[in-house]
Amino acid sequence: MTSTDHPFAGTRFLVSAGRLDQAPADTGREAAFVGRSNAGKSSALNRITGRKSLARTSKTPGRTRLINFFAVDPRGERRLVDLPGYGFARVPREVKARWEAHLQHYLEARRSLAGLVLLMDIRHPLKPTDLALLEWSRAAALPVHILLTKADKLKHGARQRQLLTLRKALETHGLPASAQTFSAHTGLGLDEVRARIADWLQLDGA
Ligand SMILES: Nc1nc2c(ncn2[C@@H]2O[C@H](COP(=O)(O)OP(=O)(O)O)[C@@H](O)[C@H]2O)c(=O)[nH]1
Ligand SMILES: [Mg+2]
Repeated sequence: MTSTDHPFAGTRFLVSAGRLDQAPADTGREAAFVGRSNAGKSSALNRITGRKSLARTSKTPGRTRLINFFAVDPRGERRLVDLPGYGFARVPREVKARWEAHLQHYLEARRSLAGLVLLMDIRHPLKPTDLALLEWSRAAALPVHILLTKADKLKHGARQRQLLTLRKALETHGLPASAQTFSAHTGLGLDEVRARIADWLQLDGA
């Protein structure tokens, strides 16, 4: 297997949208990455596509303010979407409210949205905003796949405990999301998340 032997190798940037009317046509299928600022969304997108600086990563939380669209296939009918991070406290309340309205509008209106990849730092899983998003997704019958990110920060045993605890909590809350551990740095869990997204996007050869 070569490093480009996966269905995301040709992914390219399409457009950054500050408003939904700047988004690509709402046809085909797309998978969106969502989570708190600094959870590792951009790093995950870069790792999954194998393109190191496809989505800008930043050490400054909250830098991704726009909805960024990436085309997986040449026609742009299969897309990955980097959503604005939520729960970042260091911006004015009004600015934060505007981002959240933008995010909510996307989630509610976007018909091509086939699934959400919800990223949570493995050391800080299931914050109230994550739970709210999971409950909203269940109501909307939208599939969610959770990545417990930065899994390289924990040893194997602690990692598995966090995953089991999360799965139990999901069950307790009656939330149907699937979950796995992931590291953008080591590639842990890469095949699993690629397969899930390829399934949502109906990509061949995944
Ligand atoms: N150790 C470790 N750090 C990570 C990993 N993924 C992201 N980070 C770091 O977490 C910070 C935020 O990552 P970024 O991808 O920009 O998060 P975003 O705000 O959700 O897009 C950066 O400093 C990354 O280097 C990972 O798998 N392991
Ligand atoms: Mg980002």
